[in-house]
Amino acid sequence: MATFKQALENLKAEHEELLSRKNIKSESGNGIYDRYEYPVLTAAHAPLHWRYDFNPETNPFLMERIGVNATLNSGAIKWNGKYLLVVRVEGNDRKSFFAIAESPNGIDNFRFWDEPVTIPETEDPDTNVYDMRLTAHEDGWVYGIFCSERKDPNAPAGDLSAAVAAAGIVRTKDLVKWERLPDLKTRSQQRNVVLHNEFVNGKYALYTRPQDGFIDAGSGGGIGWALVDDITNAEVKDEKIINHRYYHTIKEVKNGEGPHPIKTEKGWLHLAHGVRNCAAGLRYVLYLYLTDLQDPSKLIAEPAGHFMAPQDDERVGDVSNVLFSCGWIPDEDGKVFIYYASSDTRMHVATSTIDKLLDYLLHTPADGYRSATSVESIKALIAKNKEIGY
Ligand code: M1P
Repeated sequence: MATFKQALENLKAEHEELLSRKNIKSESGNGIYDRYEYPVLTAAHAPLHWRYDFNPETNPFLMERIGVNATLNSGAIKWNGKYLLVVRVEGNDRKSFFAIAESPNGIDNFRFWDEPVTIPETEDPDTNVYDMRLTAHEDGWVYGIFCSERKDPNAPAGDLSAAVAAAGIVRTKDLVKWERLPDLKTRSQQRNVVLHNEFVNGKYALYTRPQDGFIDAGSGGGIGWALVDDITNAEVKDEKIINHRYYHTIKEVKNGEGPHPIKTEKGWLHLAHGVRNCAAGLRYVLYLYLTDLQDPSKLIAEPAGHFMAPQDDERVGDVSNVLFSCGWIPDEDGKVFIYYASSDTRMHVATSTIDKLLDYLLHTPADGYRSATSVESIKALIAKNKEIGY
């Protein structure tokens, strides 16, 4: 019994040391954003009482009974002065669920709330739920739109992988009790659906990502836009592509909206992910684009290439070579906390400001889609520097 007690104390001390570790800004920034040394959440941050039976009678070896595999793709919101993530927690059983983790400063000391979030099921229960984007909508509700995955009922016998992706919708007033609304009705499968935070022409506005199959975007041309009359029975009737995929770019294979865009003086600031294929598999990076203040579906600026790509330890994990973001928090003073997951395994933060992000968006050359145009951009910069003696 004494050994059990000691082992439990050691476990708790180690866990507390991890949770209270101070995060440190990384030294080599690029002027656009700052990364931080440590992930803000890992599987090891999951509360011990979710994983261990603390009773020596029923768990004499102090074994972990329920394992957590990863913490990733989290929605984000500032709530009562705290920085909150609605984290996709993935268990060792491969099921994802949502849990809220809270930090006093947005960069460290993230702690999970006592229990995971209970998401009510529809009549056709989800097999897996993940990647929730949060939107505090001007209608007064906080919405969460997430991917609801179910086995494909039309899959040939023996195919146990074929699945169907749809957009699940929940809403809450307190982040504790969640009301489930009917899944979004669309013609195609959908993942990465995000609710815009303002009404547009009196309607709810959605960023969508039409896709031919569960994995393949196929004929889905990129990030879509749809206006919806009734969010309690949401149906996409017309969908137009507002951010296209292109050959030989970072978003050749797929792209998807990250969190809902931030409203700025110069337009709506969007964070998205782009995917290309290579011999090492799919490579997911983050990119930014800007749309018109009056018409959030109208593209006005998009720098060439990625804004953030996996680097160092971020490159390796359950699904390597992936950065993915579902959440950011703009603070009152213009600072922006960008929350991103690396390689489907852990959560990180990077910080920037609205001013810096707009400067990046408006002054980074756009993609010319050819090697020759990239060389022209570099030569234009060299000439500019020479003019002032460099
Ligand atoms: O594994 C990388 C990502 O793959 C999917 O994203 P998308 O539909 O854009 O390809 C999602 O499963 C996402 O959760 C995951 O991080």
